[in-house]
Amino acid sequence: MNALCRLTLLASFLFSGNLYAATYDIIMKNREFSQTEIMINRGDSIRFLNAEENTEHNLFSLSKVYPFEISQQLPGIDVTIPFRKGGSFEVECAIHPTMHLRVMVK
Ligand SMILES: [Cu+2]
Repeated sequence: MNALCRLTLLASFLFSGNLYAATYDIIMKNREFSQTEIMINRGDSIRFLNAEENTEHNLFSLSKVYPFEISQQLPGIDVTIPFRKGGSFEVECAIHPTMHLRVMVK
């Protein structure tokens, strides 16, 4: 392992808190999530991509551990959210109440 590689790994660990942090894609298309649940590790991130032609979304979580609201997310826009604590919670869309994604962070 050369110095640059070691430095990159160290920076990755310090930045994410997880040496093997990953980013997972959740696609929104036809007013649905590409999957209904996902299990990730602490330090991982989820990239929410709006792949609709003309539909915007407004994702949020009411979780006490991970409260967030992305607000207006236009077609073609992606938003990445890191998850640094363990827990299980729902991501919903304020515009489309049938959209539900269960996120489990180990
Ligand atoms: Cu929506």
